[in-house]
Amino acid sequence: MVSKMFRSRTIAAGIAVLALGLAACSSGDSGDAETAGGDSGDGGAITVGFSQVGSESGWRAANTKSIQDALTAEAGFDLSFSDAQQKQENQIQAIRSYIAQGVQYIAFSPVVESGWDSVLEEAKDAGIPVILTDRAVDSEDTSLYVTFIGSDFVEEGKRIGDWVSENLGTEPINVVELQGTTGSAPAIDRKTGFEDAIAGNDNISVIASETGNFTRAEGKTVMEGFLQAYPDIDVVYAHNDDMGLGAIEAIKAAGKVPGKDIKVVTIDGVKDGMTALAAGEINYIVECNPLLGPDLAEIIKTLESGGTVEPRIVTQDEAFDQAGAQAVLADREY
Ligand code: GZL
Repeated sequence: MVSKMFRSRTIAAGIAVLALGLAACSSGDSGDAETAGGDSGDGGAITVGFSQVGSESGWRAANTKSIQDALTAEAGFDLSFSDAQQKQENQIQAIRSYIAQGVQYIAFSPVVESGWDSVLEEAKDAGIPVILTDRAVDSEDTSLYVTFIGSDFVEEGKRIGDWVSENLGTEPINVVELQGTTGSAPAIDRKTGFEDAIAGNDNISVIASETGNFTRAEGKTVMEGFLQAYPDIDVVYAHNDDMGLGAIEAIKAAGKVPGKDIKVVTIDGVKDGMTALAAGEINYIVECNPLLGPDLAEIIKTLESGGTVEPRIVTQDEAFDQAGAQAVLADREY
């Protein structure tokens, strides 16, 4: 399903990739980089070091599972996996440890956009190709990584803004925004896309915008503050389902009905979010597909076989209203 998600199938096709010799490997998700117990590639398995943002949301859990399920020993990989607990210094430390291990490939989802040039230069100097998954970096030097595979976050924010403008912005409305992790590509771009979409609609006022760091708990806390400060909130725009679900808890605790008294629009499309949408507590969700594992595996095998990949691979996202969620909920993979 994920491969059909790509608007531009830019991974070089038609390269026969022999199943590589297997090396026992495991992938944990400790705070420190783990050696997966494999070899350095001389046993045939492709050694890969992956630094994950953390475990902050349902989306992240699905993304981690997709990567670990795809880069298995049976598929010819020796995966070292680390969870950075949303701290850039942990990701930089993990990447340096992968360089020291001499892995053949490094992949990571950068928790924030900036501050990567130095460690990416070190990977480049070590001759280790780097693949960005899910989130981008703002490095000027695009030779520091082979490709960035992930959604178009500006487009996601625009789709939310267009829906709010068309469906709710026919009268004056007050919007509060729960931003993702400060400095992260999805937070920056989803805010930009939303602002661009609503710019021409004078009915829409964004009366407050704060980060909830992509977590349910922080989304709830920030929404509690908004509800105390602003008695006339009409819409909450949350940059991910988890913060939206936290906001719903706060809305209910304030004696209001989510999806009715205060409309809720979010991005991700994880199971809990789609369940709330089907029940009418969320009004609209733009999906952000986390199932990047199979395509990461394909990218690495293409490169390992001497093939090339495009520098930007965009995953295609769907959008759902309540009826749409009810129709697909039972079959959702995440
Ligand atoms: C988006 C991803 C974001 C999700 C959040 O690709 O980076 O991080 O929208 C997750 O749920 O925490």
